[in-house]
Amino acid sequence: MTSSSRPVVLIVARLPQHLLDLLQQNFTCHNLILDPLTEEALAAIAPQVRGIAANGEAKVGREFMARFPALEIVSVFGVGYDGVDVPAARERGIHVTHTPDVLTEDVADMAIALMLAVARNVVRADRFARSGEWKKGPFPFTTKVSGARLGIVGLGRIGQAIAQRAAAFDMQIAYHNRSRKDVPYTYVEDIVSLAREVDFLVMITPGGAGTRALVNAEVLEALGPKGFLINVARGSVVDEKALIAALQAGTIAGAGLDVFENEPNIPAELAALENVVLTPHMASGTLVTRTAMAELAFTNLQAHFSGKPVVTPVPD
Ligand code: NAP
Ligand code: 8YV
Repeated sequence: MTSSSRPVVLIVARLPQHLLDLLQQNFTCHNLILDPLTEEALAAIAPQVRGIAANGEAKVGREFMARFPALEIVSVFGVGYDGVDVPAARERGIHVTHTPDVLTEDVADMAIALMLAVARNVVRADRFARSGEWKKGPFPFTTKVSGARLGIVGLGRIGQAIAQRAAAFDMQIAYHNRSRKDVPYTYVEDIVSLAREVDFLVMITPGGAGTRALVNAEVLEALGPKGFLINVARGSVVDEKALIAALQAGTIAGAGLDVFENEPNIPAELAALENVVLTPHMASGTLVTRTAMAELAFTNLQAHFSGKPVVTPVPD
């Protein structure tokens, strides 16, 4: 393929170098993050743009897609695609693809890591050991995880992988989804009841309008002063103001959070709390997994532009 006949792909998110290399070797790319275009420059290339490369956090809305009359595919580097207006894409026959399965294990590992870190106070214990505070006396007691009651909201691919790991910790597992699954865990019809019955509530649903603020003040009240919230889903699934208030007041015991409402900004009141462990949206961030995600995100574009079916379209 000559460079002039290569498909034109617009990169709208911060993507790893491996994926950028694959895209640049195969397509004519315009990277709006590394090399922002003026409105005029973007309008000039808009008629040629056939593909968009995004990530799980990127916003690819109806109006944005409307600027590209020849757009055929949006490839998301990530399993969550709540930032893409899928109905708007479908209306125009634009494919939307994502990267399921390849990241499931890492995200489940990170949910367990956050649960252990916040319950066993690992981050504060590390500071305590390094600073020499230990010489003044022992570290305060922490909360036992093995055998505790776990509630999973969103028992999909990742939720089930979290449950498998939790089973090895002899945890009693319950879950809430919109639909019951054929699994050996207890189904709970609503999230408030689930929160009331567990010690750890793990959020792992998709983001978007259907799950916005699923965790609100009522859910936090139900989780109670001995309960911990873990969020590896999307910041939007938790009412962050209500969470901060609950953490400050001791309405819940603590939280382990990988995702936030307004990333990469974390409210100062949240960052100031001692009963939280905060990580920068890195649950899938191992080299092996990000490489596999990059290859799948690329393969979807390459398949489409070679006239083949995409490999991992988002579900209907
Ligand atoms: P999945 O297999 O589609 O599972 C999603 C589950 O959520 C399904 O079981 C679904 O069941 C449930 N669900 C959807 N809407 C719900 C609602 N309103 N209330 C309760 N449950 C609901 O997806 P996955 O591969 O496990 O990924 C899940 C999400 O994790 C992604 O969409 C993404 O947002 C997040 N994620 C985050 C990171 C990170 O870096 N922190 C990495 C990867 C993924 P029903 O349809 O029966 O309700
Ligand atoms: C990534 C994610 O961090 O898969 C998702 O939905 O949120 C994560 O795996 C993200 O897409 C890369 O920026």
